[in-house]
Amino acid sequence: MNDLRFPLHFTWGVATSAYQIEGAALEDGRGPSIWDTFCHTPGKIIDGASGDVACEHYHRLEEDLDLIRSLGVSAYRFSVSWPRVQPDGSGEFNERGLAFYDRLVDGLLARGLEAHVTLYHWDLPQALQDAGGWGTRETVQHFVRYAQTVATRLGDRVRSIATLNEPWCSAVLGHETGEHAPGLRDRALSRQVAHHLLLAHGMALQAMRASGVRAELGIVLNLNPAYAASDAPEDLRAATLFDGHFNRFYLDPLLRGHYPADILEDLGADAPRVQPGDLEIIRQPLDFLGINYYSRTLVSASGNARPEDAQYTDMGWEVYPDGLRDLLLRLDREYDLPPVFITENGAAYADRLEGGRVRDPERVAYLRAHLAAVRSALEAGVKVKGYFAWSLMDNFEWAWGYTKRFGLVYVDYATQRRVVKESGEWYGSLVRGLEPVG
Ligand code: IFM
Repeated sequence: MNDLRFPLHFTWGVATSAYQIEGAALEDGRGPSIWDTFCHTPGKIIDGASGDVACEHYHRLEEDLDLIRSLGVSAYRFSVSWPRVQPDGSGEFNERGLAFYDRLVDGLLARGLEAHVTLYHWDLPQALQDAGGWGTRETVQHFVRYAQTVATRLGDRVRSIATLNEPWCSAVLGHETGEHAPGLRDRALSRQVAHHLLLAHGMALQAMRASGVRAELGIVLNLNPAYAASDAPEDLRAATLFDGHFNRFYLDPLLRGHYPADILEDLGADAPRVQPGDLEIIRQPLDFLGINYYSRTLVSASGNARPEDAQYTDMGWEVYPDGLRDLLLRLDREYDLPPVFITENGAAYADRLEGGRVRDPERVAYLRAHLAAVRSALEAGVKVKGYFAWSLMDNFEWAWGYTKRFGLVYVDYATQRRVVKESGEWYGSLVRGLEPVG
C-alpha cells in the first residue's frame, strides 16, 4: 500500500525566511533589525555568525527560483523583511526593497509556482525596538501599516499571506529566555509581547480585508504537543500547563476569543494587560491556519523527559511523527478549525558533501514518516491543504548560526554552491507522483 497518496490539488512547497537566507544586510536601503543587533552582540550566536551574508539569496534570486522549480514543488513560502521595505518600521517605504519582492513573486509566477508570503518572521526594525518593540501598542499600529502596504502591493499575485510566524518564539525566546533577539528576560513582558503580536495579527487582517486584498489570510503557529510522562496527577497537570503556555495561549484567543483561564491563573501578575475589544479583534476569521511541527515534549513534574529508545535530530529534538497526526486530530476535534497548511516540517542533520553528493537518509525517513502522518490525518477528515518542507536550503539557524543544516539543498557557504541533497531528490520525486513503493 502506498501511504503517501495525496489529493490532486494538494500544495507541495518548500519554505524559508528572509533573515535566514537573504544576506545583503546593508544594501539597497535596508535598515537594521533586532537580529542584526543581536548577532553582532558577542556571545549571542553559537558560532559568532550573522545573517549579513547568509545564502546571498538577495543576489542569487533567479538561480534560487530555478532551483525551487527544479525540485518539482508547486509552491514557495518566504517572508518579507520588514526593515528591507521600511527601514525604520514607521517612516518611508523603501522602493528598492519592495521591488525585490515584486521580482520574487513575478519570478515564482513565471515558473508556475504559487507564492505564500509571511509578513513577520522575527526581523523587527531596530528603530521600533528602540522605542519599546512589541512591548508597546505603537508597534502594533506600525505593523498594521506595514502589512497593509505589502499586502496591497503583492496581494493580487500571491496565494496566501500569513501575518506572523511562530509568535511563541518571538514572545518567549525573545523576551523570556533571551535566546533570541532582542534577548530580554522578563516573563511578564513576554506575555504582553504575545498579546501585542496577536493583536497586530488581528488588526492587520482587518486592514488587509478592508483594502480588498484577495490572497488567503492567516497566521502560522509552532505547536508542540505535550504528552504526560506518566499517569501520575502531577505529570498530567504539568503536561496540561505546558500545553497551555505553548499551544493554547495562541490557539484559544485566535480561534475562541479568550486566553485559557488556567494559564492566566498560572501567570498571575505576569498575565498580559488586555484592553476591552482586543480579543474580538484577535479572533478574526482565518482563511487558513499554518502549523509548524517539528517534535513533541514529554512532560513530567520533575522536568521534561527524554525517551531513551527514541531517535533525535541534530537539534536534539525527538523524531515523533505520531505527534503531528495526534495534533491535527486534536485541533480538528477541539476547535472550529479553518483549513490547515503544514507551513514547516523538517529536520537538521550533520550533512556532509562527499564526492559531489549529500546522502541524508535520516531526513528522507523523517519526511516520509511525517507525510504519512499528514496523510493519515487527511483520511480522518482534517482539512490539510498543503505541506511545506523546512527548508529549501541550509541557512542561518538563529542562535545556532550555520551549525545546523535543515535544507533539502546543501549550501557550501565558502562558495555559495547549492547541491540538492538526496532528500531533495526524494521529495521532488514524491511530488511529481513518482514515489517509489517499498
Ligand atoms: O529555522 C526555524 C524557522 O525560522 C522557524 N521554525 C523553526 C525552524 C527550525 O528551527
